[in-house]
Amino acid sequence: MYNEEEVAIKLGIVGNQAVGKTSLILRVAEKKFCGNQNCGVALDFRSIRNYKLNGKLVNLNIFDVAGHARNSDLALSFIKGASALILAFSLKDQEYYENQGDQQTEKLELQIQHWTDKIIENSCENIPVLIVGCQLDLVQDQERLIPALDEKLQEILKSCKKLNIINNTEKNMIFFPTSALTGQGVDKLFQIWTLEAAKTQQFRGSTLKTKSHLKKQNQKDQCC
Ligand SMILES: Nc1nc2c(ncn2[C@@H]2O[C@H](COP(=O)(O)OP(=O)(O)O)[C@@H](O)[C@H]2O)c(=O)[nH]1
Ligand SMILES: [Mg+2]
Repeated sequence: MYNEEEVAIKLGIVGNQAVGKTSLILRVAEKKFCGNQNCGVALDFRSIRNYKLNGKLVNLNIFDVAGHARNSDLALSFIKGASALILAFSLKDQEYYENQGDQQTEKLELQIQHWTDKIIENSCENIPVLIVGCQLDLVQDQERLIPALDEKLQEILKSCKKLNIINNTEKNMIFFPTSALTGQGVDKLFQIWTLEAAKTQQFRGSTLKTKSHLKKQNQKDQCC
């Protein structure tokens, strides 16, 4: 049991505005879909207490970098200390772009390229990154879109050797499709995300940092 010294796991999520990042976090924090979330702040912080990971209770500290803060150094600097990151994009948007003709690859490529560059600039080397497709329930033709996107993402990320991308091994894909509305794919994603983060923290510090320890650090958690 972790009653005496609670474990705090530090996570970060990035991606364009309105792709569904905050809704994904709130699905787990509030155990429901929370509707319209666009609040306009550059960085949102959420703490999820008593999250069950491998039979143990841990606390999740999640930095949610708003899409419009895509170039805000202040917001991006907060991902520096994260132990595992999610790069989120909208599956609904990808289906829309695809229906517009051949611009889909470019749109996806530009988004992924922007955020992978930011991650490389602002995070620790070798940080685990999970690529997450949100708003799955809004996709009309999932059977066609999901494998097509997987193939495109494999191609886009092939050249990005600096990133430690965590594959969706259960589905044999490079990304994790999710819906904050139905909850599909969300619990599994959080388990893998937090497990990867816990592994990183163990690797960095030999032991996971406790919350009391973190407080003493005077909020200056530089990792590199
Ligand atoms: N149907 C559906 N709508 C979603 C889902 N996730 C987010 N949304 C909606 O998409 C919009 C943007 O979501 P939000 O979480 O604020 O995106 P963020 O800017 O990336 O944090 C909001 O209106 C949400 O209600 C989802 O999985 N399904
Ligand atoms: Mg948000």
